[in-house]
Amino acid sequence: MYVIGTAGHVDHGKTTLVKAITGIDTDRLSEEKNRGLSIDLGFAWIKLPSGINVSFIDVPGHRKFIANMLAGAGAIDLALIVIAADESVMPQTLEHFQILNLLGIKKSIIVLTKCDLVDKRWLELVKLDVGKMIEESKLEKSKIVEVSATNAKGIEELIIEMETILQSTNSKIDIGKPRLWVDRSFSKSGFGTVITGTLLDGELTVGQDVQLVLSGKTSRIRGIQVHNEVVDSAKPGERVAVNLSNIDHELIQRGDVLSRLGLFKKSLVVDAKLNVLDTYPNPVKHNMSVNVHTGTNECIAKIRLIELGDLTSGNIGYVQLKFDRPMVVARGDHFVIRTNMFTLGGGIILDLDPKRHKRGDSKIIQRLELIADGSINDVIKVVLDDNGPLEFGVIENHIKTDILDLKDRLDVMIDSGELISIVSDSSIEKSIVMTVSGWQKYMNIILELIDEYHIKFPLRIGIPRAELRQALNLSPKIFNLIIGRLKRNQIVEDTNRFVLNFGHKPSLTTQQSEMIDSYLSELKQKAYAPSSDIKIDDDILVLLENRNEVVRISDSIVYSYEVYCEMVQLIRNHLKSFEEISVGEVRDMFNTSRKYALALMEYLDAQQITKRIGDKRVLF
Ligand SMILES: Nc1nc2c(ncn2[C@@H]2O[C@H](COP(=O)(O)OP(=O)(O)OP(=O)(O)O)[C@@H](O)[C@H]2O)c(=O)[nH]1
Ligand SMILES: [Mg+2]
Repeated sequence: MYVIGTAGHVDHGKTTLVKAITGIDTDRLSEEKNRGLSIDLGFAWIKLPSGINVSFIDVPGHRKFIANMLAGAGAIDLALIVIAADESVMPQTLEHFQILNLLGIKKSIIVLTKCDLVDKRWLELVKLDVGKMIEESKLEKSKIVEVSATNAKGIEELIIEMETILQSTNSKIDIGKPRLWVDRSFSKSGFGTVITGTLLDGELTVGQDVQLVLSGKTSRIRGIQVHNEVVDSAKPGERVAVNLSNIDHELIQRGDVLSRLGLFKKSLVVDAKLNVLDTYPNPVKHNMSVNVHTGTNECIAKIRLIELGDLTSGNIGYVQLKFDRPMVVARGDHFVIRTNMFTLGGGIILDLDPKRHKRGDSKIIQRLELIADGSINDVIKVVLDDNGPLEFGVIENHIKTDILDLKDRLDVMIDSGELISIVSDSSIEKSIVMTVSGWQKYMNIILELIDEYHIKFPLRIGIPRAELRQALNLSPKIFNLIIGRLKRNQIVEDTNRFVLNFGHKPSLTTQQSEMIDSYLSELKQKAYAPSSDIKIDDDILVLLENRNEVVRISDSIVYSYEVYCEMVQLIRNHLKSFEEISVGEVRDMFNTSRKYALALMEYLDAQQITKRIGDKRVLF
């Protein structure tokens, strides 16, 4: 299915033309009928003789309703640029034409209507005007078709031309990420809430759980209609009416986006490429306030220039748009900017929720150029460089392509060494992927942190894992995978608690070694009740703990590891025979004081060797 949209100056015959083609009057509102003027979007459909199904979106031409025109023009495949032969090219003819250009709509037919009202010579003059208008546009060379809706002259030729163009037009792509730009929301008796819109990028199915991203409401699809026919699912490019359960239609506004749960989020800032029309007379100033239209939505935004200087008429520049309220947009979406009732320009959204940039930073500009003009692979690398290591599912959310294509790309990029997977022996969906430079960056930071730690604490085994992970601000999963890879490559060693340079050994001076020997032998003298006066430097004590030579059971009591193990064994044996033990029994067992027995039992509780029940301990 394809969507054809009208465009053109007020009263030039758009609605009459759509009716002549489809038999449907798209002026639904009584105000439209009374005033003989379209105000809001109108919808019609027809099956063309060749079998192609076509939806029509009829837009109002009056300059006051241009926001409605913009809401309708976003997702069309072919535009009918309607020009009344008796009036020729008028201001909104030009403005709509520019808007179609800015929205990236490339295919159009120029329809000269009301040809019954003019003679041949006049018609030739009008065609000259039209030729001038087309000359500088980016639209594919459009054919001019002459019609008269009142006597149906030319309608057949127009339909043939529409079919010719649509037959060579690609259908909208399915990348498995459905989103429906809502253009209407109403209540239908016997059904409840119904929303309509043009479906993009994926399918919607009856029974599916969905979300209205802007309002944040969730719902389930009760039914779908396409061109008044009930269907089980709708495909990208179709005009769809979706019946939603358990949601009030008044909570849903034009501009909202219906999608699968969790697929899209709202953005307040985007980076974008902005094309300023040469008809816009003033330079675009930093922090200028404008209206942004994208999808079926619009908002007020501030333009923050990223490059230095003003952005002048007819030029293209990189900007940040700071919305005054959240918007639902995707990388690659087109937008149009208007200000004071004039179209200023438009462009493409490049990045969602970026940081605020320093103006004139060439690195930022290069990065945006890469997103704007680079391949999907370039964008994958930018996303990974920005976000660090990412799981497949997260990359998928950032990249505008389908799963299979993304899988192929990642596989090839990993095989060629452009990207690194930090999960060994795993399918790409379970993989966590980084760029080579990202990997280098993490590796350097990690090694630097470990080196610093080794220098600062020469007696310690290595940096505590938790401390290192916190410094890197990584999730446990990704941290473990990165450390795992460094370990496999014999760059670091990883005990359960510490990470250290491969082969690193705490360096002890001879004097320190001697201190340790005498400390350990002193500890063993009164094995079960070592005096708390026996002291050693705290770092050395930690080293001895890590080497399993001592166990510190409280701030002041340290046992030699062998003695500790022996005590634990004896307590375990006792518990196996008698099931429980009291602090007094422990004291007697080792012929110590209550202070030692209590500290030991509290330590064993903490180690989950024993468990306290009342005054007794049992095995954990
Ligand atoms: N003679 C003649 N009149 C026409 C033709 N097409 C439209 N009209 C008349 O022109 C007037 C405006 O037509 P509409 O179809 O409402 O124009 P529109 O472009 O939809 O106007 P807006 O939606 O308000 O921008 C109506 O009175 C039509 O009857 C035509 O081919 N010949
Ligand atoms: Mg109309």
